[in-house]
Amino acid sequence: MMPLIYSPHHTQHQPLVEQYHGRLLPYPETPRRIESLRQHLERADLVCVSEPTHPISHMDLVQTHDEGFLVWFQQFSSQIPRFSHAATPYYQLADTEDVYLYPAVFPSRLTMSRLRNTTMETSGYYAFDTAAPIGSGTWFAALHSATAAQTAADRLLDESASAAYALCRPPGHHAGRDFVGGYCYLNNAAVAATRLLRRGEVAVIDIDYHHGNGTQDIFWNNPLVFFGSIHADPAFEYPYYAGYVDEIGGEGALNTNLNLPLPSGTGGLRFLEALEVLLSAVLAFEPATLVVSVGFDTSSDDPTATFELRDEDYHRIGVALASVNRPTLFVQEGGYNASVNGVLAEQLLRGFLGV
Ligand code: Q9C
Ligand code: ZN
Repeated sequence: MMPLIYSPHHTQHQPLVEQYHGRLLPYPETPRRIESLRQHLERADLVCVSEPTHPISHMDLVQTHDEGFLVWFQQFSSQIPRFSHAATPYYQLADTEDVYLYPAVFPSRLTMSRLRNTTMETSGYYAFDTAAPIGSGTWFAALHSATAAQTAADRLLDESASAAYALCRPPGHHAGRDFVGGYCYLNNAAVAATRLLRRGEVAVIDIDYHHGNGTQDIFWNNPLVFFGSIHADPAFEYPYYAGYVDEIGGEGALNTNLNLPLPSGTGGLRFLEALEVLLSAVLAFEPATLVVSVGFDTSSDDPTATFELRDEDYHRIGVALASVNRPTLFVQEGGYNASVNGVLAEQLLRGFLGV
């Protein structure tokens, strides 16, 4: 059985709404996405669930994130008033009346970096969009999400497992070295990859529907980490500003970044062709370990996205990932249909494990 690392503290982060062109929509990144997935994998007897006890240290986090950013995030979150934080058992997943703050001013980094501070008004300095609201429990939830990723990485490092699943929430791949956005705060996959560098070069592949702009940002100049992403073309889909084919890595790390944007309506066949291209690049890089940012928002059943992958495609993806034949860490990113996430994860793991 594969170790699955998970923290119940994710329920301390429950924004209710996302702002979209002046309308308030229900926040799709819900606790139930993760709870149903965990329950399903446990009942399928594919994973052995454990919860890390101690959060990862500041020393560990500053390997991946900017120190000023970390201080801002922790302080900003802790300054937000807590209204009714009743002792709700996490499995009840009750709505909260907590306050969530949304950035409203985005100071230009080129000309206004002097505005960088921890006030509400300029918090947009550390955000690239308004889709990462911060409440009093957000820092704690994100910290434990990153902890789950690092703990899962440690299972590979101590060789107690050759594959592990970090069931992270909130997700991380839109969070960069010094910015939040797209439901993401701390980059869990990047934290795991940074830890795995102890073993040698790392390949991070991102198969969430959206481009992993945060992970790309963090490893842009790092020749020891390959980042490859398959995603909806940013020419029509979020995050719009990154994920194009000509983004191949910074000076000193050229060709360690590979983007494979795909059109709206992409189905399993096309997706798996792109995955083969991505995996040949991974093999050429010869990493010691593999990190997979997994999103199930590529599913035809996802309410927020346009791809058309079916259950059996996730099985095929699992088979393809196993062929890389490296210690592999799955890190949970998106996937917004709570009633199918579990089935799709099961298919992925059955394909990967050959069971
Ligand atoms: N209605 C992840 O999958 N919202 N993040 C776009 C368009 C942001 C997705 C608004 C989507 C972020 C981890
Ligand atoms: Zn996504």
